[in-house]
Amino acid sequence: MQRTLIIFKPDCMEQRHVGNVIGRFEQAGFAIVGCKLMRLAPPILREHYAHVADRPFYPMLEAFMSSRPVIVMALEGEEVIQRVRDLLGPTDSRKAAKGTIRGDFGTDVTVNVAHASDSEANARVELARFFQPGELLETRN
Ligand code: IDP
Ligand code: MG
Repeated sequence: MQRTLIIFKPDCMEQRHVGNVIGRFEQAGFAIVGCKLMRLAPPILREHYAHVADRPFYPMLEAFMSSRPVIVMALEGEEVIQRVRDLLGPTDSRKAAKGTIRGDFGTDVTVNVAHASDSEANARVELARFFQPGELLETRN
């Protein structure tokens, strides 16, 4: 059993696709084990996006991600990390197949509906970044 960190990005919030995206996660059998609404400030974004913080597009990404409150969620399930990445599709929404979350609801490479952890190591770090220990369910039910 794995856990992964999801962020419903500002475009998903503004366009009211949260229910659709959660529906896909629920259909896949994943359980919500943590959830909260947060406005992400530049310091936590610089940490979360450290792997792209020196890229030319970073200021635009930071402005986008801090533009309105987002929902951060912890999901649990078998192979949930890779399976959620597969449900999302590739980073660039324009290259994502129809039927994927980014292909159906995304706009471009920056404005792409949701974040999801990409490995077990990153999932652990990202869950700890956004959730205090007491904010996550210890068991699924
Ligand atoms: P991921 O979200 O699919 O894991 P990452 O490579 O980790 O993609 O990039 C983090 C986020 O940075 C992306 O989700 C997207 O919002 C933004 N981003 C990535 N590459 C580009 C780019 O080339 N131009 C603009 N924004 C980008
Ligand atoms: Mg990533």
